Amino acid sequence: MDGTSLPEVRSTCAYCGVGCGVLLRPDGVGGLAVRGDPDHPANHGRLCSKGMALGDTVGLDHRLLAPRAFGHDVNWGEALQMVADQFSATIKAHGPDSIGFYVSGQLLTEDYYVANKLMKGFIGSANIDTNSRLCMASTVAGHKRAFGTDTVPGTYEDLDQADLVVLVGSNLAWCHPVLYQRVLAARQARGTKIVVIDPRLTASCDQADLHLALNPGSDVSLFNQLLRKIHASGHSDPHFLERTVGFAEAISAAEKDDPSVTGLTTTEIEAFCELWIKTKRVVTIFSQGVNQSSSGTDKVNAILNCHLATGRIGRPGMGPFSVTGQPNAMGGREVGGLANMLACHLEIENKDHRSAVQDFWNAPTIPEKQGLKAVDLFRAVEDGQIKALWVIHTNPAVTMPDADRVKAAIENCPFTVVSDLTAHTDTAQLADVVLPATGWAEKSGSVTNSDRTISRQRAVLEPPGQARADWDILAEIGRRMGWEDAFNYASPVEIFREHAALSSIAGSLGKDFDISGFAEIDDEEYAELAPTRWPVASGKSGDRYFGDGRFFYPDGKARFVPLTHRPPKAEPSIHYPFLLNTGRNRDQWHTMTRSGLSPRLSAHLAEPFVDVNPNDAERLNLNPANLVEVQSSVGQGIFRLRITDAVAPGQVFAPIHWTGESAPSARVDVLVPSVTDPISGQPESKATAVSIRPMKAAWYGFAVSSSAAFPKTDYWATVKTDKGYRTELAGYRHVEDWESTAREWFGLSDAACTSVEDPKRGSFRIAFSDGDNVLAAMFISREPVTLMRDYIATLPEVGLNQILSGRSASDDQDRGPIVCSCFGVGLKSIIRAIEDAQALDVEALGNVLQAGTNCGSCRPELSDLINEYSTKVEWNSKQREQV
Ligand SMILES: Nc1nc2c(c(=O)[nH]1)N[C@H]1C(S)=C(S)[C@@H](COP(=O)(O)OP(=O)(O)OC[C@H]3O[C@@H](n4cnc5c(=O)[nH]c(N)nc54)[C@H](O)[C@@H]3O)O[C@H]1N2
Ligand SMILES: Nc1nc2c(c(=O)[nH]1)N[C@H]1C(S)=C(S)[C@@H](COP(=O)(O)OP(=O)(O)OC[C@H]3O[C@@H](n4cnc5c(=O)[nH]c(N)nc54)[C@H](O)[C@@H]3O)O[C@H]1N2
Ligand code: SF4
Ligand SMILES: [Mo]
Repeated sequence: MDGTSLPEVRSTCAYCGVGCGVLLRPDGVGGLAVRGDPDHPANHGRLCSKGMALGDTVGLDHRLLAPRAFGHDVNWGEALQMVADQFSATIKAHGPDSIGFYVSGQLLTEDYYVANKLMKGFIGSANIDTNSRLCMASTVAGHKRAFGTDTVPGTYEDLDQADLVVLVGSNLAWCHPVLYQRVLAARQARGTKIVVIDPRLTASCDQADLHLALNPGSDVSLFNQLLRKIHASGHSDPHFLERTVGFAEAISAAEKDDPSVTGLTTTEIEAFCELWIKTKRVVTIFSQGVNQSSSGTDKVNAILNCHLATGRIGRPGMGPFSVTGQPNAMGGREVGGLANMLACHLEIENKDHRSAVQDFWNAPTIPEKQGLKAVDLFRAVEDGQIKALWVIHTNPAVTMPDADRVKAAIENCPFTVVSDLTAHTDTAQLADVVLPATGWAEKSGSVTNSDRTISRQRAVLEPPGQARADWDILAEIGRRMGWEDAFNYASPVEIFREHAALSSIAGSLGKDFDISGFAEIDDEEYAELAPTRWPVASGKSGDRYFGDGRFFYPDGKARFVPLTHRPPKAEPSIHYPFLLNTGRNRDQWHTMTRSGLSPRLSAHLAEPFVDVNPNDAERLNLNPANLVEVQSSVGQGIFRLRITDAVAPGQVFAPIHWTGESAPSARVDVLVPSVTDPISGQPESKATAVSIRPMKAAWYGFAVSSSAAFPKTDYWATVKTDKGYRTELAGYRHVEDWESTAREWFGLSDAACTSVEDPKRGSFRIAFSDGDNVLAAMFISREPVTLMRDYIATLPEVGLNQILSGRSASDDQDRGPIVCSCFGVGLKSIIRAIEDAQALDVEALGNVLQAGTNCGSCRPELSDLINEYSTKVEWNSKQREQV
């Protein structure tokens, strides 16, 4: 088939809450060409490195093609009946609260709506929570405290119109790259200033006018200082204050707060406050450095307090802006996916709201109290209160705090169902029943992004095997449990219409979320629906909220919250002297089930690492490229050491992406205890007390292989490459027989092999081949293996001798770790171009190497490299080792 003849279809990126529009062109044989949609208001045609690589992730190798129950393939009828019967029997024996659903901000709105309706209206429990508890819960709670409802006041246009953008606990350059590009475009056009508030130096600091590396968890105190100064300098807005309650109390609490807990100098605090106060058009963007904290809700309100005090909210270029992480984190809040909410921003504990929803659904029941929030939900699984669990579109055995404990709880649950694309996730492997769901490019529905814009996601590929859409699976379980009429949906548009109709009731009960304008949308209009920001109702437009001073408390006024600094729960001690911060890499998405399928994405930061400050590394006698053991009160892990002053002394940082499938000893949430914010229930994922020491490895290894390797050793980490896999290894104990060990790890019992051993130096090299093809090659040494791994990883077909020598013909061929994933430009090539003075700015690097000229996500790293290397004539040999 001539693939280019297929039309392009408008859809939405699968990844982050920016919600970029994409144009998808299937090639007719399962592949997909992807480009940015020039007409989408979120991205105007731009995509980041992850969006650009979406086409790499639609392969079917890893997919689950049929339902599985207790280790066997079964047909849908059997699987669904088994699940429905088991749920019904459990409810009968133990009541509705013995069932738990754990769902995801990556579900489409229609999927999410059905899950919530099934649980709250029909099973009759509120024990449905979502991974948004780990993500947006503090923002939801903070918004509700201040505004009376969970409303994001602003729009993306505010970023274009701001004169100051403050990033609080947000690494926007890596996590919302297209929004970051928008901020940089505003900087170019109108000189927008950028302030970053983050204990860590991140890619988002690249163009910042000010970086405040505050002590972890001290944001409340910093914003209390700002509030105090707003008041003291006469910059509060008296007219707007009339629309609020509690200003005096908030000021008096702020005045008592001690700014020294931030660890910032008075000059730094003054500079920030002065800039903020004198710049009217200020947007304060906040994300997980705020939410994922035991004082997360207070942090949110500390920011909101300052915007309320100045009336800088809901007006062009001004406002607090919580950026959502997952593609439908916002949609999940709309349908009431959290255990403490009802649909359409209605309240579970409000009798009128409950009966309105129950009537609308014609539901037999509705819970009167909040359900269990994620951490408590899994505790209830652990202690046997929850006896049947359904996990949909999320991987809690990796991403919940105290992950080993959660893993054990799921494993011991009497009945667990997981709906996923693949049976290979850490969570799916624990399930009794695994249901094959359709994935991003195969499913149809809608999502809402960070600025309340609803966009369509459209199916462009056929579902593989027997995979079915999540809404469809959920609805059929509802029908099989006896609620035929309530779950009698034939397609997503029917669910969308119902949700829209329910929102008109919410609108009439005084709630913000109202899309009743869509209640009568016909199939064709839904098919064609263009991105639309809510509210969508007669007399309402999808514009900003609160500029008019009307809030959602019964008296119409906003609330200040008086706040006092509370430090993170973890206190560094002699046993655990460091504070572990966790977060994201530029090119990986969460547990890598999708981004990990793309070789170009996996080439950026290919191994789990822990960043340690040079002073601490020296004190602990740690050398670059060592493996280190990191231990907390609940678990331990092994990570590659990176020595960098991006983290302050006493703090360390590790990414969240590695799993039992990719690096079992580097699952970071195994280390993080389940400390939560008392109001939102959101876990403190960014402040864990840990100790660090070198791993006393007897040997280190590096391997390339054409198929996936699962070495049974103490440390291994693997990623996909163009040609297969590359794997880092290490072990505590000496291996007697390397050849048979390697055969077992790579599953190559019969392949021909060549090996070279140097017992004196403790080095061993082995390659397996099948005729001319190298199937696997492994390099073992007593010290961390230093060879051109990035070069070797690209060339499994290289001559055997070359592999065994561990060298290529010319050093120039080793491009080093990938920085620009669009064009595969590596660190070493970039450094070479800078040192040869061919390229001394980002534009010039683009001309010479193409680096940074497509999606632009790597531009902050390019400019850092130029700063670092343009002044150095000679390489510091230690640094050369480290790259
Ligand atoms: N590449 C990529 N992008 C993603 C994702 C991904 O997996 N990969 N995931 C998406 C999702 S679901 C989410 S929620 C977002 C998250 O987006 P972000 O919140 O921007 O990302 P994180 O890396 O989790 O954390 C942000 C920053 O908080 C800082 N921080 C830690 N403690 C504190 C503190 O006490 N105060 C302050 N002010 N800062 C602190 C960390 O150093 C870190 O740089 O990203 C989304 N986008
Ligand atoms: N320490 C620490 N822990 C954290 C965080 C942190 O910053 N630090 N961040 C937290 C945050 S903000 C988040 S959002 C979570 C994310 O954590 P998770 O949600 O657990 O991670 P994902 O890898 O996104 O899991 C999504 C799963 O859904 C599957 N899937 C993909 N498409 C579909 C589909 O269409 N249908 C179904 N049924 N399944 C599908 C994927 O294969 C994958 O297994 O992690 C949290 N955990
Ligand atoms: S910023 Fe990147 S990951 Fe996020 S929606 Fe846009 S293209 Fe996708
Ligand atoms: Mo998230």
